Amino acid sequence: MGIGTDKKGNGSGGELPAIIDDARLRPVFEKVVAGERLGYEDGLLLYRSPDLLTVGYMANMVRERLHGNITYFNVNRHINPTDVCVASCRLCAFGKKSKDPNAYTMSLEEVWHRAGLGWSESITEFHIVGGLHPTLTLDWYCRMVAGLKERFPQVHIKAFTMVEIAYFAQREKLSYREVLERLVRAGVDSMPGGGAEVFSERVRRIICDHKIDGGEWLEVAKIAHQVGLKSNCTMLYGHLESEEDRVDHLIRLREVQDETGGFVTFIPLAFHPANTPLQHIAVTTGFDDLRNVAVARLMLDNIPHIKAYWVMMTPRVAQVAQRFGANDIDGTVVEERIYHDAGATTSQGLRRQDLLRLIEQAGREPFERDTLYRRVVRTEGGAAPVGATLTVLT
Ligand code: V47
Repeated sequence: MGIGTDKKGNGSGGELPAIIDDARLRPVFEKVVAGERLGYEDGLLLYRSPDLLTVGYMANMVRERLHGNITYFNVNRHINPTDVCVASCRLCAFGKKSKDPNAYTMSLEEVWHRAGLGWSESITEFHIVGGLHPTLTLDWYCRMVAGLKERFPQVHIKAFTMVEIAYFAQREKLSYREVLERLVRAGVDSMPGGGAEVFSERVRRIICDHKIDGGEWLEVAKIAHQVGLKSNCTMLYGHLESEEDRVDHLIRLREVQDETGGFVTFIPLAFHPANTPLQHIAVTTGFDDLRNVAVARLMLDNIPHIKAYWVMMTPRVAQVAQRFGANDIDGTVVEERIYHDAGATTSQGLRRQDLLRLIEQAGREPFERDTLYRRVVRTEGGAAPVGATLTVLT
């Protein structure tokens, strides 16, 4: 029985909405009402049906069963210590070669300094990812993390994608497990979901042929979960992938989740083509963005949270997505580089009050969470340094 099952029998009823346009969705609707797992063919139909409202209605049913009226957000800061990257993925506008005059690599002191910059709200999470740097050692990254923990002991460190872990392992001739254990000892608390792209080998060969393959990404995730780290997971869509590739990707994530239970949140990521070698590809539409949120909610019956990442889909669409299956909108972010290098026109960060407004105007109840979805309570209005005002209710 998946997490989509309505054990109490409350939440949405089993009536097919009168507005349903695509009668082929009826069997899927019946499975969703019964809390049954959807299969590959169901996934394809959800991607192909023009009846987005019915797909969204079903996803919203599941979302409300799981989370009621709550939309989660957090107060976080992204840190990208370097954009120097040995890989040359066609999907990416962020990575640069070390001799590129625009490339940057922060010193440890700069990372620690930046972490505290613009500190107007009590941040509860650092989200840290970077390029695959040719010379920075695992020891350097461990010192970076330990230094952040020392300076900001209450801040959760969500750091390094599965791709970075595999790269460290290869460079240092260590196993994935050894790398992960060293990073945990240094202070890493959980991992973000990036680098998964789409698992199809055909597509990976074109968009990210320098990266580990999908099987390796999933293998690192499994080991991370075994050593006690929770992680997120993602899918990059809107480039060269087919609907079959998307459904296969979601099912492979679901299978790992059946085994480990370690994925907390799924984030569908729309491809931004600007400034990449794939810039001839058209940007995704709002229709496709909402559909990806909804299909993920319906297929990933064992992953608790679906995030509509406002940086990627714009605050406007991320807000509407709160009625199409998403129950999270991400956070304040403060300084985003990966999507902005690829032409994102959204702002670099949002204030806590902006997030509250977006959520409330979608008719949802804002819930400030920490990275692991525990409630964060602010006792003095929230504008103070970490340590002074935050309580995380366990
Ligand atoms: O792994 C890179 C993607 C990811 C482009 O775990 C691009 O909470 C679109 O993973 N167009 C990084 N996408 C972002 C990410 C993430 C974001 C927010 C929250 C979390 C989380 C994770 O962005 C990369 C890649 O899949 N990406 N370049 C591009 N041109």
